[in-house]
Amino acid sequence: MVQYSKPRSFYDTFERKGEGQISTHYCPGCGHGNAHKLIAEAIDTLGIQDRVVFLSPVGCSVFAYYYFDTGNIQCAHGRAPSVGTGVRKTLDDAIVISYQGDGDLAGIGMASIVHAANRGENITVFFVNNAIYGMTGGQMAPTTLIDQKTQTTPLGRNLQRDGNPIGMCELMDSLETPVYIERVTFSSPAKIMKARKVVRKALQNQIDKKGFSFVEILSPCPVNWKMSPTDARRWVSESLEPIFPVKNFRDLDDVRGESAKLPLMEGNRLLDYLKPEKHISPEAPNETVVDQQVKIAGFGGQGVMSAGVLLSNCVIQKGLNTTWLPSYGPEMRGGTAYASVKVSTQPIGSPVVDFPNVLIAMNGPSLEAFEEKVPAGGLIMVNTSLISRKVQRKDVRTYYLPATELAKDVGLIATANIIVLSIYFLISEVVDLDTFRKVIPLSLKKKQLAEMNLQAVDKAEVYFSEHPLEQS
Ligand SMILES: Cc1ncc(C[n+]2csc(CCOP(=O)(O)OP(=O)(O)O)c2C)c(N)n1
Ligand code: SF4
Repeated sequence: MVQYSKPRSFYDTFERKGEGQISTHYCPGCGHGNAHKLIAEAIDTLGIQDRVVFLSPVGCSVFAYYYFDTGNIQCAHGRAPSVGTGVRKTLDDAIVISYQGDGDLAGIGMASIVHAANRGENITVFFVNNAIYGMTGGQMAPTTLIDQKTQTTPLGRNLQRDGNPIGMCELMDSLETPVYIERVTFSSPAKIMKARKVVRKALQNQIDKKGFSFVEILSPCPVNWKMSPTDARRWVSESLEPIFPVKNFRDLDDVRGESAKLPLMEGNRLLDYLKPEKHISPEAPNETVVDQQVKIAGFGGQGVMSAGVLLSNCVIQKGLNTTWLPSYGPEMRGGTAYASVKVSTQPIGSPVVDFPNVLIAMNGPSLEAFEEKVPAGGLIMVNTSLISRKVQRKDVRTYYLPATELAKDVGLIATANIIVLSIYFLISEVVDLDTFRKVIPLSLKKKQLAEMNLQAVDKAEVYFSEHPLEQS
């Protein structure tokens, strides 16, 4: 008896699409539905549902995360291979599926895919080539055929004006590192069944840590081709397949690229340097959840970025999780500069700090920009050397200090960042000053500079003992 059932890797109902929905948003006859099914079946067969991180692109499959009951990330247009690289580097056990259309992968994301392939990232890419920009209404894509009529080529793609369609498998095949490259077609049910094996193989390669696998799927888009689903399948066979030959380009047994290198993170000097055991024995993370979202804001040259890095380096020593995200204004000199730092006992999903529970305002524009963003109960530290006004909010804690003046007393105005950071540590108790004192010489290689920064810590400690938080 043949029993047809939905792959377990799909949700039972697609609640993100609407309550109780069981059908996808794809048009009748669209190849995306077939591609999804083959991938979901392979995930089931290989038993990797809990490990999969599915990268949805921009394009008609932008909502793939509605359907796949796996880890999901919706990526910026064309950037799935870069996102996948990030996932690969951080989650050793993840199975990364980059699912992309031809506009996404071969148009806006061309650089991202070529470099990921060239590095030989151990990820699997499914490239759905329907020779058109589907989602936006049928414009010419890099894979549009010569003479093919689209919204932007109403008289057909012109060789002289638009160049040739790009064969992505051929391009991938010019690189050393990919281990597996195959083009399949959805022109008939029998060919779809053939593709099933290829999809599984491309995922198996990743499980085996072989390296970069690339599967191109020639796929119908009846709506934008203005054809019936049956005619669209025929057009895949009669028009696409002669230009994009369906074949295996490469199937290597040896391990290549990123997978062939040392184990995860080994050999990366920066990451190695940041490992706590290199410097000081890490302490067990606090049992209570620490959740600090810090915005250090000022103008370029005030050391807000290095204050952010120092903060992150200090909390790493404490065995906590942290992210540091710099943000610069467009000006070459003297523009705004903001460092966003997150500190948590929990894994951190995003480095973006929209609502800082700690704002360190080093100059007036920073206070203007962020005062309203601090949640009630948060802390605002104000550098009174450069900010004359008071904080307007009544529902936050405030601490006023003349950071720039104190830094001048130390003899180096650039240590104002160290002074505010020291006092932030004293208030928050996230890091003790002894840890800070140990981290400073590790971060500042110039001995004299490190010494002045250490003096700034002493200066801040004395200042805080004379001006505790309550008195401000
Ligand atoms: C940065 C950016 N540029 C352009 C767009 C508009 N856009 C959305 S989908 C799309 C084309 C997607 O085509 P393709 O990758 O071939 O996928 P399909 O829809 O055919 O599956 C474009 C250009 C966008 N969303 N973001
Ligand atoms: S427009 Fe084309 S690619 Fe998009 S869902 Fe419809 S048939 Fe599929």
